[in-house]
Formats: sequence, C-alpha cells, structure tokens
Amino acid sequence: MSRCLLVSNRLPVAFNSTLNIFTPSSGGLVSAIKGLDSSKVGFDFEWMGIMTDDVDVEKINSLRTTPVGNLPSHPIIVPKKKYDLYYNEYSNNVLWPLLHYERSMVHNSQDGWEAYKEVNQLVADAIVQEARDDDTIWVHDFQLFLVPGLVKDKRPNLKLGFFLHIPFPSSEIFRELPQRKEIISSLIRCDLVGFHDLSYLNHFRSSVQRVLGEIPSNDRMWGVYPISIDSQHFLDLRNKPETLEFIHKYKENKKEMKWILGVDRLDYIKGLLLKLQTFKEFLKRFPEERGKVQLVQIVIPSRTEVPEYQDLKQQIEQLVSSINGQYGTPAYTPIHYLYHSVSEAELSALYQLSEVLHIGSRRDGMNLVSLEYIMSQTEEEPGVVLLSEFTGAHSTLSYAVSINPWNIKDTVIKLREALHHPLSKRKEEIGAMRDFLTHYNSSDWAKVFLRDLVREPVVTDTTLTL
Ligand code: ADQ
Repeated sequence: MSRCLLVSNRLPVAFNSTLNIFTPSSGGLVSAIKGLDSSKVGFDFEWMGIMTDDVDVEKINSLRTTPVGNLPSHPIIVPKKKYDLYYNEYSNNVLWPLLHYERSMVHNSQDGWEAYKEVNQLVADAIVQEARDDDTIWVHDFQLFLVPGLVKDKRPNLKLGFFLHIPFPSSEIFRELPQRKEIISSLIRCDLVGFHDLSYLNHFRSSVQRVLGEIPSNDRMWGVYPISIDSQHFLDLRNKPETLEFIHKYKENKKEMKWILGVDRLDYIKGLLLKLQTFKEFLKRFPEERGKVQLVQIVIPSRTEVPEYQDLKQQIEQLVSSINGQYGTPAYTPIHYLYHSVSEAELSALYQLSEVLHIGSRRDGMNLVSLEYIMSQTEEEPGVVLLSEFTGAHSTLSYAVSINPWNIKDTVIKLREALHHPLSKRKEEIGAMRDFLTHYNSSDWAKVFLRDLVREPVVTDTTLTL
C-alpha cells in the first residue's frame, strides 16, 4: 500500500505537563481521522503535525518511535512564541471568526500573519523533506492554508490534497480578508480541495473568481466530501459494560424526566446562548413542561486562554443560573450544565438516554455530534435530532428537524413537537439516517477523497444525501 501523509496543525496527542506524558487529544478532526481503517481506505497513514518547543525535545522525539494513538507520527517542532502568534492571533482571531461569518470577532494582526506564513513554511519544509515521490499528501484545515503552494513550489509533482473542516463563507465576507490573495493562490495549486458542503464549494469558486479575476483551468479539482464518523464504533459502544454502568446510574435519577441534550465545544459558533434562550422561552411558553423536561448541556473547554472565550463562558454560566433560579424548584433543576470532557462511554450513555439532541450552531463546518447521536440510538427508543440549518450536516441528514437557531419562537415549537414525536416516526427517521451512516463512515469519506485525489481530473460533486 502506498503511504499517505496526513498533515494537520497538531498531532492527535497533547503533552500533559502534570503527568509528563502525551495523552490523546479530542476534537472534530481527531475524532474523524482516528476511525480511519487503513486497509479499507487503501493507504498506510502517517501523521505530521506541530509540537511546540516548550516540550522537551527528547520527549518529542520519542513520538517518532513510539507513537501515542494508532498512527506513526512526525512531529514538526515550532518555537512556542511563534506558534502562539500563528495559532491564536491569526488562525483563531482572524480566520476562524471570518470563515464562520463572525466579523465582529475578527482582530486583524500583521504579527499574526507574519507568524502564520513562517509556521506554514516550517510545515511545508517538513513535508518536502519527509515526502517520497510516490507519497500522497493530505493537508487539513484552515491553519495550513499556505502549505499547498509552498510545497508545490519545491515539489510540483507531489500529489497533494487539502480538506477544509470549517465553512468557506460567501465571497462577500471572504474578500474582506487582507491576505485573501495569498490564501486563494495557494489553494488553487492543490490537486484536490474538499469541502463538507456544496455551498462552501460554490463560495470558494466565486471567491477565486473575485480575488483572481478568473477561474483557473483546473477548477474541476474542487469537490464536496462531507465527513463522517466511525459508525461501527458508536454502535459497539452502546453495549459496552462501562456504558451500561453509566446508563444504569443515570436512569435512577432520570426516571420519567425527558432530556434535551447539547454537546458542544465552548465556542461562539456553537450558538450556546441562543440555545439557552430557546430553552428559557420553552419553559415560559409551556408551563406544563416544567418539571418534566431538562436540558443537559455538556460543554467541552476550548481555547481557554482567549478573553472572548472566557467572556462567553461567563455569559453562559450566568444565563444557566438565572434560568435555574427562575424555573427551578427543590425537586427540579431545569438545566444540568457540565463544563468538562466526558469519556466515550459516558457520552454514549447520554446520547442513548436523551429524547432530543439540540444542535443550535450559528455556523458549523459539519457537526459530528449529530452523526454520533444517530449511531448511538437504540432500535427500541430512538430520539429526535434538532439540527441547525447552518451546519454542513444539515445537507446530509434530511430526516433531522431543521431549525434556524435565530428564530427562537419557531425553534421552541419544534422542540415541543420533537419531545412528543411518535415512536413509529422516530424509528423510521433515525433508522433511515443510521442506514446511511452505516454505509458511509469516516473510512468511506477518506477513501472517496483519496480516490479522487490520486486519479486524473474527474467531476467531483459527490454530495451524498439521504
Ligand atoms: P469541532 O468544532 O470540534 O470540529 P464537532 O464536529 O461537533 O466539532 O466535533 C466535536 C467532537 O468532540 C465530537 O467527536 C464529540 O464527540 C467530541 N466532544 C464534544 N464534546 C465532548 C465532551 N464534553 N467530551 C468528550 N468529547 C466531546 C471541527 C468543525 C466541525 C467539523 C469537524 C470535523 O468545527 O464543524 O464537523 O471539525 O470536520
């Protein structure tokens, strides 16, 4: 099998300085990639990603020989100060908000951009050094937009694909970016660029047209490849002893209470405040539901050092406590709020026990939580997915209940209907979506992308919808 080098901002491990060891990290990209089945996809994968130089070099080097996780890794060492500028000041403070239509959160930074260029160069240099001529290079996400161009400068014949995990916004937004030309000019050098959703591809296409004044002749090498999950893994998790223990424990307290579940990274794109306001409105509008329905909101800590994220956390916690104060009783807490990571087994138990999953993202490249919830449902008592129309998953999951998270009044009605949705309908809808995900998992996603990358130009609109 030939080798595919997966290249991303970080390796799927983080250094835990308290324990002095590397531990597996979580997040959307890692979740999707760790489920890849090499034999099914037809490539031997190795992973290249950044490690900052504040971690002991010997420790970092140990990753080359004894990887944590399932793939051989190639750490790329970057000075910590440079990394912070590249990652926080440019990737997270400029690109992330702009590509998610959050223009008020964009803080342009020349220093950040300079560091972004330098770090992308270091990553490109590492690829140029490591890659054999017959390797396939698969670069992931917005932190590495400049890598394709920089690699192609030195190794024009290397097969190189790029996948964007977040939305590509309207050209009306994208063309505000001071560095729009450098980024577009790099991406068009790829042999294949993949997006989750057809709308992102169309926005990219019009951005190329507007920024460069023309569409290059290789424009057919852009395609739609919605990501998926390791579906079998989530099916299997349902009956693991550890999962069943959590189910048993929770059931004792839950009794007849219905649960609306939220599982989100702490990020303004996930629409957590809108979701809380919606639940508050639900309790106000339907007093008969008080005492019978709870919102269980799990929030994964993220970018904890960034002031905007700290503010958001405070606002969320204030709103949670004001709703609990207003509608709670000694016997009823309307919102259970958990601010920490949970294990896979606990997550599976929560997915199985919740009557409704509420995804209220303001924008979300795909949203894997909705897919994981579907695969975790039982045949006997499946739930309902309330899904923001501003997620990439919305195009794939046509049996989810579509919501506009800004329309609180309408979402409240849909939430109530979801809680009382007939069992036969739930079985039909979750069943159809589960069938689809069973036949289209993360390995299929990678297989289709890499197949199109290594073969000669093809029409690449492979949008998959139920
Ligand atoms: P994320 O923004 O990280 O990913 P998402 O797709 O929902 O968002 O994936 C989150 C992952 O973290 C899921 O696998 C989930 O199970 C896990 N997770 C969430 N909360 C957790 C908790 N409290 N404890 C443990 N695990 C938790 C980015 C983009 C998405 C895109 C993915 C993949 O923003 O839009 O879907 O990449 O392309």
